[in-house]
Amino acid sequence: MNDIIETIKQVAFEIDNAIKTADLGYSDSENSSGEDQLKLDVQSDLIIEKAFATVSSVKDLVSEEKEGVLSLNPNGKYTICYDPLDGSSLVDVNLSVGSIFGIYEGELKGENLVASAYVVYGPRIELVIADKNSAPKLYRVVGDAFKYISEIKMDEKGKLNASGGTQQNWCDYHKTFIDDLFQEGYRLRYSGGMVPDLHQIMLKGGGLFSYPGTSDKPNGKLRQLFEVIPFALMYEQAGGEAINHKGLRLLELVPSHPHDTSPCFFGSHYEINALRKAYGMS
Ligand code: P6P
Repeated sequence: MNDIIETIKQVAFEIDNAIKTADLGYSDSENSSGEDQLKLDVQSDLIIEKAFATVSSVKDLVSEEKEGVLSLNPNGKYTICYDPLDGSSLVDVNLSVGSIFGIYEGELKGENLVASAYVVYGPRIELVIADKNSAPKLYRVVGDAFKYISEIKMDEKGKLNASGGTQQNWCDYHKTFIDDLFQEGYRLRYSGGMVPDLHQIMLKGGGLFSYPGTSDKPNGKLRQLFEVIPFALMYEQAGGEAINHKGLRLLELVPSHPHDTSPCFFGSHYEINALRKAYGMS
């Protein structure tokens, strides 16, 4: 596992450099979710693919930017499902973006997630790593290397509300639920970048990030293997919760296709319990 983490650190520097120097135009291709690909998306994906090709513990790769599974080492133990540059369209307005890594052993489903990591490319480069045995660990680039900063723990109740999805397509009870949180004094913190938005809530003690099913996207927008499940481990290990619209733990999701999405809610206990009530969950 250490070889994987060291490779993620190396990749973080390369992608950060690409963000600062690459052409921000669109490539002439789409990803598997039918989204236009920036040249930076393709470049970041290639950086990761090249870096893991020589890591013997990695059996194969599944990328948000590509269909199918890329086999690397038949004797490898782990499959890495990754989003090379989540929120990449925010780069051209100079907002933070991130890379997300889910490290799975065996069948690609929530319970087989062994560890997850994400990198935030912002005013500073930060890396957060979680496994099932401890709280997420925050690292920050100081000089030319990552330095361990602290463990991340969320409070029982937070103050931030990151409400994703197109509001005109929310169902009525979701809209009431979100509005009620704002009436309680929660502050809106939503950039459209999943990585910085979820990172902020974890580091600021808690709150709620929601990307519900909507009339235009009944299964939500965020991908289970590359985005939702890796962050679910982060939130649970930080003392929060991560569930879908039916109250299922996101770590129990079993995608039927590598690019399946899921409605997702990440937050502190207070906010997730409020969601359960608003959604009529037991
Ligand atoms: P919306 C970025 O495109 C992304 O995949 C996530 O990073 C982010 O949370 C979400 O989509 C934003 O979607 O519909 O609110 O713009």
